Amino acid sequence: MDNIQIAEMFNRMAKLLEFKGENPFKTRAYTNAARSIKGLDEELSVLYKSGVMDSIPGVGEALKSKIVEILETGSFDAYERTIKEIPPGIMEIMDIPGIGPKMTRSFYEKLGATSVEELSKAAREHRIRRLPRMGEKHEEKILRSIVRMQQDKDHGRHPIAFAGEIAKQIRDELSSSPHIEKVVIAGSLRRKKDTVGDIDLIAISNEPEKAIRFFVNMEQVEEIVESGTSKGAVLYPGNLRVDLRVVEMASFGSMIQHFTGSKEHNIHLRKIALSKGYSLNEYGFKNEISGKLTPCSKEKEIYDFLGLEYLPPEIREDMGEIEASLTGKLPRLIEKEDIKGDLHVHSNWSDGVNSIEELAQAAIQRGYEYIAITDHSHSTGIANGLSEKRLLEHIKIIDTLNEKTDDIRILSGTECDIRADGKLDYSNEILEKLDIVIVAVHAGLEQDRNKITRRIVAALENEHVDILAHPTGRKLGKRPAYDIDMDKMISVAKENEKILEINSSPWRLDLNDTNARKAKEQGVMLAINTDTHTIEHFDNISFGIDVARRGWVESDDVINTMNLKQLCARLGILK
Ligand code: DGT
Ligand code: CA
Ligand code: CA
Repeated sequence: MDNIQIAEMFNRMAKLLEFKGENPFKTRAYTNAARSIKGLDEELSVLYKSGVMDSIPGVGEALKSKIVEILETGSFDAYERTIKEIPPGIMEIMDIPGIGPKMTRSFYEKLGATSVEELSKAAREHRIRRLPRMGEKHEEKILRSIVRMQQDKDHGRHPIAFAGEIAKQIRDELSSSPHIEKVVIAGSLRRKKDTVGDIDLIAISNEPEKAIRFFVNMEQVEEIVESGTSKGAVLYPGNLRVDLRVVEMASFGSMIQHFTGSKEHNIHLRKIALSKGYSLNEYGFKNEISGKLTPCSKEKEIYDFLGLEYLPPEIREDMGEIEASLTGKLPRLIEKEDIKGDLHVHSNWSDGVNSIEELAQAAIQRGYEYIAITDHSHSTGIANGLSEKRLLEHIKIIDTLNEKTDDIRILSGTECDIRADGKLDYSNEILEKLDIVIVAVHAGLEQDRNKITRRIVAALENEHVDILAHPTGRKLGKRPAYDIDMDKMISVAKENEKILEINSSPWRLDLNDTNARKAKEQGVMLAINTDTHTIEHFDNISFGIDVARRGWVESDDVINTMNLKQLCARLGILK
């Protein structure tokens, strides 16, 4: 923890206290301390380690002991207790620019808003303007801040496909150093988050300084941020930061566990460790009484020691995984090998590169039992969409191909546009002739929430529709999700037994992890598709699998883990 993070923690504590309506002196003690910590020249962690953390201006004894707690455990008890008393979404409301703790409290008391989503709903329903000292202008301003905040969240983060590729290159380069035995990827990249703030790597070496020197001198390094005795940090092109920690084999497990995170997950683990009389850090377990440090060479030892089942990195977010592990309720996360086919594939009949035969051949090589060819419908201006006449020819050709081979079943399908006016691009008579119908929004993205949700709901209510593709339309780094009512969409999908897609294109990853988990929890079936436009895209399936795993998705939740027979039964395909 550096000074900025400690100060930030105190500021958050102050906000929580103010929200609770506590004594203003108490609140101010935290904000004053935060300010003076930010102004320090030296890192508190360094002062503390060398035993010279005596007097910090503006920080009394009580707060000093909290700093020690933070340095040792990553958090402090009073904070953890306070945050437990408050609904989890409240902190996020207070983080919206222009909304302080007092206003948050009033939204909570008068509108029942316990999350940004609920607050944004209240604004859209014009319930904020009716509050005392509010008005139309305030309400609009709040809505704008919420939208901007959501866009900022992704700002400066790097899509996993991009960062992952570079991380692997760096790993290989580092591995070529004679001073480095092995390099592994940690951080959010190992947890397979859709975007990452930076790349975190761990190197095993007995000569840490030489390893760091090798690292900061790599050819593509644009700037050296830090070059120490056991850690280094550099900037790569594209303002991509790379952090490296060097450890010896004996404490590798402890380091990778710590550096994989998430921070929230680690804080929770430390609490369990403390309850057993140990403090836990990146070097091992320390017995609180004897002071003896036990390093772990394998990550699993840490979970064993804490009485937990091993937790896959993808779900280490303190979102219930630790509780599930303690009660034996961990999901058996889906794996790439469970996938038996791809249900969203474009051929050169619309905007794809390959012929249907080439696609089928590539799918056979992957061991798939089926693929659905789902070219675009005609109103999609960009994509050489198929007229009804061409679609009928397309179906015929697929029939002929199926007669020629037993190695794979090609399903005839479409990615049919949900037009801006809410109608589908093909008539029901045409849709009926297809094995599988995917619908998607490509136009009218800027429509308001009600309108766009209504369009999608209508499509999901059509009896011929099977799957909704890339349900929120987001494109990483390009455009945010369109404004839709996700809960409504999920419940309509559930009622009508429709399938929601996890689109594996690394620029979409849509549904994302959170929404995939929501859909799964509501009992909605998912499809993990690649939206292939050229055969190399079939490989993107692993990105979709990562999202699904982060969303606690199991094999049974996903339609394309079914074998051909089960799939045909589920989709009502007779032949
Ligand atoms: P990112 O880079 O924003 O996508 O997310 P992470 O999770 O990779 O975060 P990062 O790079 O700041 O730190 C890597 C891991 O190191 C993090 O997941 C957990 C651990 N870590 C870093 N800072 C702290 C901290 O202040 N407290 C605790 N408990 N763990 C930390
Ligand atoms: Ca990171
Ligand atoms: Ca980092």
